[in-house]
Amino acid sequence: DDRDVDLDPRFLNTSYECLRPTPLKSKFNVKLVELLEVIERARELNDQWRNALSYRRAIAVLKSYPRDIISQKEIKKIRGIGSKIGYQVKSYLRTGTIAEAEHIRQDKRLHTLELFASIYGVGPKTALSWYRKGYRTIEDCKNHPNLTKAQQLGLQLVDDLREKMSREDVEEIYTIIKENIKELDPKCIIQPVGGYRRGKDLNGDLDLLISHPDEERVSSLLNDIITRLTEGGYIKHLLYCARSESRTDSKHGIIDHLEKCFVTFLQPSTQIKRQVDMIVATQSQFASAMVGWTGSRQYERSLRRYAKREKKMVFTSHGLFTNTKPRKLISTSTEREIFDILGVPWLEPEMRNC
Ligand code: DGT
Ligand code: MG
Repeated sequence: DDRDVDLDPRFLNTSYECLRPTPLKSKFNVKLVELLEVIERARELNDQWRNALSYRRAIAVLKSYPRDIISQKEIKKIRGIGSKIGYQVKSYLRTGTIAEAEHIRQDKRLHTLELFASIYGVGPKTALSWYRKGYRTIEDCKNHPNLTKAQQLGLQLVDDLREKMSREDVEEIYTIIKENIKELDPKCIIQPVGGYRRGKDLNGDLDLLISHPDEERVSSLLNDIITRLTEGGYIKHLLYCARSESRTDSKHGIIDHLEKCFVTFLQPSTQIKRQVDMIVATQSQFASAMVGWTGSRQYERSLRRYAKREKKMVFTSHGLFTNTKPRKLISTSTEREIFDILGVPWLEPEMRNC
């Protein structure tokens, strides 16, 4: 089929996901996106990050695309779908499926890698190295000689943390935390971010952004919250804590100076321990932290790339800066203001699901 179609310029000229709305679930290209997501995940598990990213970008285009893809000509025109993935899409248009994705779904090795990578503290690299050592079960992993502290915790909590949370689960936990924080200090500001804010039905964790109008109070806030929730019997473990100094995550290119603590929280109704990520920001950091922690990861990537390349600015979760030496903070007080300064269209969180 080589029918031609008129393309919306947003799909012809730009590969920036932050310039177009991407819903959580599109009405269009549903099965195609599912198949490409299977391949994307396989690339991640095989530690092929660049290739996985190509799939992510093609998937993002297809999710935001306003109709079903019908022809090869159309695929060739769309920015963000290269020739290799274009070939997969072509075979999908012909056969209704993608053979490689079907194979991956049956692949026992990938199922094992997925199991290992689902352990807190274990990423694709470690999962691969354990597989190569011959490990095939969680029990095998538990016997690994030099587990990090995070991996020991991850293995201990694997059954709990693998369970996804419904929106009701998230709301139950959010309500408890909010009430406790308000009793601690009624002036605190608490805002759920992450996938929950983007409207996801199934959530791996709850991401909570916390602030206070008094900058002095902000530095001691997280400690007080954790103490209170621990004494209340809710917080069971500290998975990860960072003071408010610089930290770089080379894999995701995330640079973040915010203070944060990732904990396990015992959900009363299910008695399942859930991961809650608490992030603290001052009032002046709050708007950037909202944008930076709402995601999706791909949305954040594209926003940072757009800011740098097109606007000569640096966007981080702790602020928007000029791309000069030294950097100068551009003061912002709302999400909309950040979008306006960057010159990107306002997107509701539900439309940042690329
Ligand atoms: P999930 O897996 O259901 O929790 O899905 P998300 O989308 O909530 O993903 P999550 O919780 O890993 O991260 C939420 C958003 O926060 C994500 O889109 C990017 C951002 N984020 C995650 N980790 C970091 C970090 O260490 N620093 C910064 N600046 N942002 C982060
Ligand atoms: Mg999350």
